[in-house]
Amino acid sequence: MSSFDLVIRGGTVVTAADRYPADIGVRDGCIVALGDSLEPGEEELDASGKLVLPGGIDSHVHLDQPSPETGARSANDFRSGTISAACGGNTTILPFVRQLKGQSLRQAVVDYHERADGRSAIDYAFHLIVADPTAQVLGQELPALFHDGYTSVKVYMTYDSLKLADGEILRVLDVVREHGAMTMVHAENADCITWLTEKLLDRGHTAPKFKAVAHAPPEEREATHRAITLAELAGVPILIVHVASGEAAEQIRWAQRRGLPIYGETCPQYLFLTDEDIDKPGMEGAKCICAPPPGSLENQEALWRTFETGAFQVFSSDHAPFRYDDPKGKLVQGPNPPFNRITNGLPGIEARMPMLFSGAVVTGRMDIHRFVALTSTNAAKLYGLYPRKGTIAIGSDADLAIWDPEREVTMSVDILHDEMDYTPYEGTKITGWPVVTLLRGEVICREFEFVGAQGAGRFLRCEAPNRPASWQQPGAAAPGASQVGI
Ligand code: DUC
Ligand code: ZN
Repeated sequence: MSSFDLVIRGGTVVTAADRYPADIGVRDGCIVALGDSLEPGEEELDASGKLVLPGGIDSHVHLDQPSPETGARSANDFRSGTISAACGGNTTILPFVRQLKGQSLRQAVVDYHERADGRSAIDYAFHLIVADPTAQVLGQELPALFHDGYTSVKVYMTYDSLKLADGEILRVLDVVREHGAMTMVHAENADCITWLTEKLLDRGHTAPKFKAVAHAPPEEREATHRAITLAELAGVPILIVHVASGEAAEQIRWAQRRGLPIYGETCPQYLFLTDEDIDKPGMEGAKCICAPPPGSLENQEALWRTFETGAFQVFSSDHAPFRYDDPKGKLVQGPNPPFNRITNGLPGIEARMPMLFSGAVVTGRMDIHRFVALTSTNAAKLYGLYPRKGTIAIGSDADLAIWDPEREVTMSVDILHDEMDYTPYEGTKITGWPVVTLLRGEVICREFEFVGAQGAGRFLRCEAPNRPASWQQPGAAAPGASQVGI
């Protein structure tokens, strides 16, 4: 009998830090050997000519999350969303539990487990959206949930049904600090968005393209700076999610230079779309509406430059899929709605890694170690899943994406598994694709086909996030980087 259930042979192992040729021996779902010419396994997988990367961790996804404000319905439940994730090279996702105002956070967690457990095709943990920080939530529910393995919260500075006042955010951050948890912040200035939106609508500027005018970069910049200030006062790390503007990214960099543990996340829609995409004829632009929306080409270039400064730690999808031709989708509020009534959100769970690999690694904008850090390792570290997830090492789960760096693919809704009727990236020429995805040593996707088991994904209890000095950020040499552990 072999020592290994599976040997992945002849590939080039790539992590956030290293690149070397090695066979990978897997037993009981874990990596137990890395080396040359390992003895034959019970099963063998040929990876010659391929890169073997840690499975992707998409740490910002919305699956089966109701939108009671509008009645819009997500195109994905946990089954279809995670199949799509798997086919894009992902092995772990972190979706959200959304607390509704007046609702117990614990009850919301129970509800989301009902949606996910037994349906998810890959492993998953939950972030907690705190929309109603009552004394009960702050004093009892949050501490108990942190203890149970839900160690990250998300707070919103905008949206009527979600936003918290600064004082409420501070009270949440206080509890987070006491328990060593992590906080994600959606940073936009709500009053400024409302003011600009009203002005635009009064003047009859209703077309989708005005979304980018209503969510002007200074609004994100101001809220980002305010969130940083609140975090500094409370003495906690925060991660600013879906950074859309170069101006907000500058604030993050400014804070990092001061030695503050402020982290940044951006998403494909801000690197590969611009305000031109929301200015297509008729309602076509609605397909690229999200909040914050993609900005100008100059802004997009500023975001690309931000990678060089090391201000971003995470590249997530913010997958929020709503079909276009669907009464409960993008146009749920009518066939020709003003820009502020178009459902926010774009699909991206499957496209995220190939888009960045092709658009950044193949083009030489980013080295492959940074790619691995941004798409997998850093999220595992930030959310308390490392080193079980996010790397290729003895003892880690055998969650792997076998990548053909030369495979040419044209991005199209027809090859994706997300049950959407469009992709914002239709027609994009991609070089490099995850041709096999393995979850704990089992092949779950091969050559664009899901071959795993529905419900094989396990719920992950997160530890407190680790922020060790070993948090590698290649190229980030600015003062303060080591202090914040990046
Ligand atoms: N913006 C969000 O804040 N959440 C999901 C979708 C979106 O566009
Ligand atoms: Zn989101």
